[in-house]
Amino acid sequence: MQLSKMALGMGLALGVAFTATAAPQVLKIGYATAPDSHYGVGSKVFCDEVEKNTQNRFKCQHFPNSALGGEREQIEAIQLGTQDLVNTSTGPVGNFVPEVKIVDIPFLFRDYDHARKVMDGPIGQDILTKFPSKGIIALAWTENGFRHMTNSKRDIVTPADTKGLKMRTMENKVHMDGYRTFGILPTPMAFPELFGALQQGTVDGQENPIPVILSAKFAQVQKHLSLTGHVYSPALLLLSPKVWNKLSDADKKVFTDAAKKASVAQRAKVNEDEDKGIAQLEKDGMKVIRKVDGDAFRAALKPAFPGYAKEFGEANIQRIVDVK
Ligand code: EAX
Repeated sequence: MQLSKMALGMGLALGVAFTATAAPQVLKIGYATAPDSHYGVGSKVFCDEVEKNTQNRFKCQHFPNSALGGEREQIEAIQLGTQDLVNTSTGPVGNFVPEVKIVDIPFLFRDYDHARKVMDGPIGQDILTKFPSKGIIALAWTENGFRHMTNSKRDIVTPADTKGLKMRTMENKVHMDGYRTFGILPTPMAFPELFGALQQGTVDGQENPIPVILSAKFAQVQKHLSLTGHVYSPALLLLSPKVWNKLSDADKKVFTDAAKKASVAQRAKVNEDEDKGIAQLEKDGMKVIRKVDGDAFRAALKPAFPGYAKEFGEANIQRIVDVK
């Protein structure tokens, strides 16, 4: 006992002597959905890569299903250094890093190819550089998916059908401003409260990508699903500077490379859920409206444009639209 304490002391004094056999540093990673969901799949790939390429000097402890709280709380914990990693939607992120908000504009992206190209290209990568000054390291864009509306009241085909529906939204002003033009009454709420709110009828509906609707089992509490695809929901793998600042340059590269691989895996899982998940939700009892009047939703959004143009700059929005 005494001897091992002495050895440990010597090891610490020598600095590197014990690194090969030292216990791995455990990184706490949190996300909103289950381990087998898109967030879980991406997070596992990240952690496996980091573990392997640091020769087990790091490993992860996963906190799925919002076990560490809502996304806003988890981002705050990243800043404080009480949590190491979060794989989060951009929902509350614009409240920390305002430059992110532009990618939350409804109907900004045409499809997955467009969205992924923007996130991986100069526009998306430039946004990632805005995080460190806010006490957050953004390792990569991951993905949540295009969001669709569910509710307990009626089929939504046109914006008129949303009129007066109380729908939970993320704590995201860009979304709320847009959704109001459709007719919705937006009710911001953290994700962990959502299932209960739907069950109790505190809200009539919500909107989320297919992977989330599946994983959170919203079919149990929502009858109608409309494939509105009204906004792309990017996600981010965020790391605490408390961890990042102590990494060697080589380890920094391991972390960023791992995050890129996580992104590929997470997007592949989103694709898979989009392909197979809608039929599953039908089996689970949801009535799926595939033919939504997208043009009418786009037209309804027009009154929100002046506000978006003022906040983000028309040219900056156009730069995103122009990515082919
Ligand atoms: O990130 O809050 C939300 O609706 C998010 O899409 C969900 O938690 C996954």
